[in-house]
Amino acid sequence: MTLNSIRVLLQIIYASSFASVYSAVTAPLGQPAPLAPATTSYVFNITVAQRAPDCFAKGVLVVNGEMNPPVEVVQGNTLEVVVYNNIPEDWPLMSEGITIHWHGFDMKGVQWYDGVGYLTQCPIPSGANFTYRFQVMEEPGTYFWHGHAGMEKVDSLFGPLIVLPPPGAPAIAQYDDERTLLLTDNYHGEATLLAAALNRPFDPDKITNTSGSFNWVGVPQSILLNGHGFYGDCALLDGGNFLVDPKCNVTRQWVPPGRSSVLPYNAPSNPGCSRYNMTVEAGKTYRIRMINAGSLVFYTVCFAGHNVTIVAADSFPVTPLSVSCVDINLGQRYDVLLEANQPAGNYWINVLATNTTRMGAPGGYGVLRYAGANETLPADPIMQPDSVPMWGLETFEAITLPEAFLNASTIPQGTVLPVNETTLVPPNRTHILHVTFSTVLLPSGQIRWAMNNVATYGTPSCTPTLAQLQADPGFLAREALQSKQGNSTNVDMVQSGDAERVTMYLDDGSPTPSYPVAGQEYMQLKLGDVVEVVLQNNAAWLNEDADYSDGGLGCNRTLREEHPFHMHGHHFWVLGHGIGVYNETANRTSLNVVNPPYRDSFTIFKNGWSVIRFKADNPGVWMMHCHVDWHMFMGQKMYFSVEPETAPQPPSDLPQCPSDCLYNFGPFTPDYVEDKWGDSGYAA
Ligand SMILES: *[C@@H]1O[C@H](CO)[C@@H](O)[C@H](O)[C@H]1NC(C)=O
Ligand SMILES: *[C@@H]1O[C@H](CO)[C@@H](O)[C@H](O)[C@H]1NC(C)=O
Ligand SMILES: *[C@@H]1O[C@H](CO)[C@@H](O)[C@H](O)[C@H]1NC(C)=O
Ligand SMILES: *[C@@H]1O[C@H](CO)[C@@H](O)[C@H](O)[C@H]1NC(C)=O
Ligand SMILES: *[C@@H]1O[C@H](CO)[C@@H](O)[C@H](O)[C@H]1NC(C)=O
Ligand SMILES: *[C@@H]1O[C@H](CO)[C@@H](O)[C@H](O)[C@H]1NC(C)=O
Ligand SMILES: *[C@@H]1O[C@H](CO)[C@@H](O)[C@H](O)[C@H]1NC(C)=O
Ligand SMILES: *[C@@H]1O[C@H](CO)[C@@H](O)[C@H](O)[C@H]1NC(C)=O
Ligand SMILES: *[C@@H]1O[C@H](CO)[C@@H](O)[C@H](O)[C@H]1NC(C)=O
Ligand SMILES: *[C@@H]1O[C@H](CO)[C@@H](O)[C@H](O)[C@H]1NC(C)=O
Ligand SMILES: *[C@@H]1O[C@H](CO)[C@@H](O)[C@H](O)[C@H]1NC(C)=O
Ligand SMILES: *[C@@H]1O[C@H](CO)[C@@H](O)[C@H](O)[C@H]1NC(C)=O
Ligand SMILES: [Cu+2]
Repeated sequence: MTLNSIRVLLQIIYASSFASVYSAVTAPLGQPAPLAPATTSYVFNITVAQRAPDCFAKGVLVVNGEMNPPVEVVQGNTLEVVVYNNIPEDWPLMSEGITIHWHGFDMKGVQWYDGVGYLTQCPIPSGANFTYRFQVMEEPGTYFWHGHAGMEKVDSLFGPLIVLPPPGAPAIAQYDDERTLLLTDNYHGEATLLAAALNRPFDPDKITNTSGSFNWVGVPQSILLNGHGFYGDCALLDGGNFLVDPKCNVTRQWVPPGRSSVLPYNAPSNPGCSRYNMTVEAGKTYRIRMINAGSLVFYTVCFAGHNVTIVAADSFPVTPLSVSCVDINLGQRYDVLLEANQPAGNYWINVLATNTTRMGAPGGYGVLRYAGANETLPADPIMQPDSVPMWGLETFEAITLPEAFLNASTIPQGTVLPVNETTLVPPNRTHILHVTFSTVLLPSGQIRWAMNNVATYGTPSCTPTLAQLQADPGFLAREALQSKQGNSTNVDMVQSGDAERVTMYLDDGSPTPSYPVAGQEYMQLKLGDVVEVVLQNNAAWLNEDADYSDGGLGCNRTLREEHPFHMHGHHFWVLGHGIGVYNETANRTSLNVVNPPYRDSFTIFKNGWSVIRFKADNPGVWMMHCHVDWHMFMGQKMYFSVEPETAPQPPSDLPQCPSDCLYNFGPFTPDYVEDKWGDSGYAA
């Protein structure tokens, strides 16, 4: 069953008289759209179930018994999602509850429903319910919903989120039908237990998974296409060594009946896994809504024998761009057109990690099947992970806004513009913020990802930050350490927490920052400010006074990682990317300030920089963070505080906060984890 066909079955629609709206999604072009309903309602009964999406059984979070159900809503309608947390209390959730975030939604005027644990609400605890109810005033397009309190997204709490154009609105492109391609990283261990090991003191002498020290989660065990994957698809892969990864040890997992507990899972004698089949009819054009909902891997997606044309990046249209493969990072979406114009047959859908991103991650494979073709696997070989070059910078630069969005007289009706703007031409900046990434070792011995030397932990207090700052607008100015004022920047960066030794350096060419700290990192903004953010990705080294010259993860570490960044509450213009150290004088002229893409998720390349610009037009407190869930957990996040006192008052039914509020500075020692969740967290 395809995701498209299950979509209708999964919805529990209170407003049943409006149920016909869902047929609009797949209705052929040119047919009259049904009347828009006022409210689109869903019930999310979230429980734990045993599933084996890649033939390897594990506990996952399901919604009404299904993994990753889609949500669809017409622009202008009210979306109501009643969320019941029926996850048993002893299931490992370090956030003590769950939230649902609407990834890519700006949430203007409905800030309290952004679904960020401890920021806009406390998590919904086990046994409780909470209703997200807000009018959807977002650009029609492709989004996804996901858990955003602890690590529950990685335990499968996510699904597609589609905003349909209102009746009569022009289509983004001509196409006959559409498909959703939801891509995910599948880890065999429970995410909280994997993450707990990231919280332990780093000790290069004890870098084993039973020593009680930091342990990196590694690459996922499989890649899922619409919930289907194939653990140990090694007959197809040459030389993949992930099967010997101790994390793949099958003995502690339940093995589905009829399957062997020894590898490989894909042996002919060991059937059970099924690949996702995307069925198409020859001669038709399909809009494929690609979503990277994974937690680690930057995918390159190639449809064998077919080029595709990108028509939207995240949710906004782009100038059509034909490509042979699509590089889609975590949190990103691309809407592409695929013409079924090849001889009827079967073609691989290859989902790969490339050399420059995550070497060693398995590939994920599906089948593009023409109606009438034999139901066999494609005869051609699959593409191997690491075999495809990534897009060069010129391809990223070729992703631009269509001309029509640059002129007030041609801008398509219904385009969601920043407040007080009449086009999507980026307004001139009023502020610059420089953010430098590094891997740091805190005085506690914990290894963290820091931004400007601050590793932001998850829970400032047991009150949602938005409530705290709204009730006490002077809080940041009073409590937080003011950063150094960058001379060309006019920014005001503040932090609170363990701040004695914090110094912020926001201008170019600043000296190496002082000792890193765990704290909260904020930038305070006024409504209407236009902020250019320069994100500088250094080598992933530890602060230099940590001497691990024995070759461990010490100060000589030269590993460089790309980071997929996402921002809440705003779309932004991606003005440019580059390699090396950003130089305002030299690099500024290369920025695209004419027709840059308007997105909500972007990449900062290894040892490179990216420059984005956004207009602070949305009162609230908004997170900007790495969408590698593990990096976010390790501190790679910061907040923009935009006049929160002018945001609406909180709904009266926000969930109660848990009593301990440990989240990611909890004492996740082996004993603690064993005691709390009955699992040491090591064997996963
Ligand atoms: C949620 O699902 C569980 C398990 O199927 C069921 O026992 C429970 O009654 C459901 N709760 C709601 C509110 O639908
Ligand atoms: C949902 O939560 C409210 C309290 O917020 C409670 O009164 C109600 O009984 C709950 N509903 C169910 C079905 O558990
Ligand atoms: C799997 O783990 C068990 C227990 O931890 C161990 O005894 C066994 O040798 C491991 N098997 C493999 C193939 O690593
Ligand atoms: C894809 O097609 C093959 C061949 O018909 C079938 O065995 C497999 O179950 C299909 N996959 C899914 C997810 O239905
Ligand atoms: C895909 O695009 C490339 C470059 O434009 C072209 O050489 C190739 O023939 C195209 N392939 C198909 C199947 O259209
Ligand atoms: C399907 O398979 C049958 C039997 O192998 C073969 O005769 C036929 O030509 C195949 N059809 C297509 C369209 O490949
Ligand atoms: C990827 O790396 C492998 C091993 O280093 C190398 O053989 C291959 O040529 C590389 N591929 C590309 C596309 O750079
Ligand atoms: C933006 O800056 C440019 C160059 O400094 C200037 O020409 C232009 O008028 C400015 N635009 C606005 C809207 O202020
Ligand atoms: C900013 O500070 C640097 C170093 O102190 C100095 O060289 C530079 O001229 C200053 N720039 C401006 C615009 O004041
Ligand atoms: C929009 O314009 C109004 C009127 O000038 C102003 O009061 C408001 O602050 C502006 N809002 C933003 C976000 O620019
Ligand atoms: C690490 O760097 C230190 C200082 O630069 C140097 O003395 C040491 O030999 C290096 N260790 C390795 C393993 O490269
Ligand atoms: C920045 O670029 C300018 C112009 O190319 C150059 O003169 C300057 O030396 C560069 N600055 C640094 C720190 O590399
Ligand atoms: Cu990251």
